[in-house]
Amino acid sequence: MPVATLLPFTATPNRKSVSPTSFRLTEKFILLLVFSAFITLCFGAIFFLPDSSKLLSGVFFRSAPAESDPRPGTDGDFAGATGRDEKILAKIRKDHEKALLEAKDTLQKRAEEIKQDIKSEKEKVARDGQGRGGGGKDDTLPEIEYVRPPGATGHDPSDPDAKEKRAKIKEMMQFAWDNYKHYAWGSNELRPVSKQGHSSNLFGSLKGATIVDALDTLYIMEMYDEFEAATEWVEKNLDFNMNAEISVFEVNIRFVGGLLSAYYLSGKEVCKYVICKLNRSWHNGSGSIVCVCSLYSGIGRNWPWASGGSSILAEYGTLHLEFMHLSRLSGKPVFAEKVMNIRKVLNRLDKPQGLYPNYLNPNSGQWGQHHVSVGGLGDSFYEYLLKAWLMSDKRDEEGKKLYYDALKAIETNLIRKSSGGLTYIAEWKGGLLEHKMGHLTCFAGGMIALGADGAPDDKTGHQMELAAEIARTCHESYARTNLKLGPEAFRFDGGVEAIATRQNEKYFILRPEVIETYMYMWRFTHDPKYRQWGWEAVQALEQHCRVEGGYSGVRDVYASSPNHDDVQQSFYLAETLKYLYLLFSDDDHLSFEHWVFNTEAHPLPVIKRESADRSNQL
Ligand code: DMJ
Repeated sequence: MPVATLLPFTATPNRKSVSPTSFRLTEKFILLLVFSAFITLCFGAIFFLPDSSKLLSGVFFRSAPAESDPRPGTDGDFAGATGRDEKILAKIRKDHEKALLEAKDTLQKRAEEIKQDIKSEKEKVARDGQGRGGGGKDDTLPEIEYVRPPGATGHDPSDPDAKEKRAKIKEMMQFAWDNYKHYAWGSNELRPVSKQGHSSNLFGSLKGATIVDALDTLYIMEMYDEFEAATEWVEKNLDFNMNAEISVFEVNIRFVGGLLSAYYLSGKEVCKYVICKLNRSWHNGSGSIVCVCSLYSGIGRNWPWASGGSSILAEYGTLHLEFMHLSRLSGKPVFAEKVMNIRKVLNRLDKPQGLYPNYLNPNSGQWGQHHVSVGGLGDSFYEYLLKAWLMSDKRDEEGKKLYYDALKAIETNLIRKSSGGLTYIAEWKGGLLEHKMGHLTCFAGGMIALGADGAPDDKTGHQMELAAEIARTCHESYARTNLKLGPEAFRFDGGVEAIATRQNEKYFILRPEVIETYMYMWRFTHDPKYRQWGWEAVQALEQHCRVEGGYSGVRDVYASSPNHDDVQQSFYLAETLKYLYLLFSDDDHLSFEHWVFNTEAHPLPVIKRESADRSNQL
């Protein structure tokens, strides 16, 4: 190319002498040439690029093996690959059209028909899921003759005052139940102010927590029509065949405990059957002690907030009672073995000052943070040691020893008396005491009273006194509020005693623990103050928690009037109302000789020595 031709593109002094018109024409022509050459190059390059549809098909469309060409030697063959891609695209198009048609069909269906379709689909999944925790043939249970343990049904109290009060408590149960049924039937819980269903993530996608939790209370209170309706719902709707994550602890204490109780009280086989279906997935699982479990695969994990993903003492330590009964009913020792293994792990560990920290790392097998509590995160572990011994008709000597040793360590390290003379159970954080007691911790009065009779070293009297002092402290925590209901936690520091000082500890969510302790104390002492204190609680519940659509918790027990939290917890029906009812019943109704209450107040029968020897079980 002559140099002159390039001149316009080089900044030379000569440039000014070139005519502007001829310059623009040449420039345009050359630009056009370069541009078209570039386009041709790009277009050609497309043919050298890898086949993008082949790359993406692995990411977005996982083609099923059936879709790939099985013939040898066709890989990399352009025509073959194109054909395969076309096939995939055709299938996607077909699936799309099918989905659109189905959606159109569904839209034209009535709600009832859609429900029926979902039901059939679930049944199909259940059939296909045989042996995977899904139910089916595998779930057949051994024939066990049902014998109703004594005291399942009560009678009118001989004392007319108790009779009248008990009738009032039954009316409260009727009101709570009717409202749940009316506004939230099938949901986990009721929102009594907004009058609708409510669910917390504790239950995963399981449904009907209130129904299952309330079954035995309905039976105990002789509300048989309601009990029938509830068991019918269980039979038709309670569904464990789902790929859902659940809290092992909550499902065990509420669903398994509730169904076991309903079975032992009524003899209804359906209750027994669904329990074993649920527990198949736990049985199939990894067996490590974790808090959250997938119902379908049995695969577990821990709560991410728990000291680096630790397992929680009260969660893995609150399976014993239910799992012993599961082994008994299913004829499979695996459930009992699992809970005994948990004991073995704990036995091997050193306990700081004889105490059990709330967190245990399941990978290292070592304690997590050294935080000890007889309230939240620790409570029912201690309760189940004692009750394991009692439920075994006092054969589980290991459970007994572990309980009394733990109680001794708790007394030495956590139990203190305030300057005003109130005995309380503090929390322990890395060796330092936090002078705070939770509402949950108030259950300990009842537990200590229940264990006092078997206390070693002549400690029975001492333990009964301790239980009575804790009951008094917990009563004070109610008495020192405006609404006469107890705060979630109360403190003994900064110049206060048995009073909540932090705003986030002032709520009351219909919890049972204080009333539970009154019930145990009444049974062991017949001191009328326990019935009186229970009746005070009834009046406060009626005045401040009863709303048009059921019973609600309150946000601040020190406020002059209640601000409702709009939740009727399932444990209100399972525990609070049941313990109140039993507080005003005669002692032979679910007597402690024949029954042990799980931590959700579901009564389980003591496995009597003779029956255990006869059936050679447990
Ligand atoms: C219940 O679910 C059980 O009592 C559990 O052990 C702890 N707390 C709630 C009620 O407060």
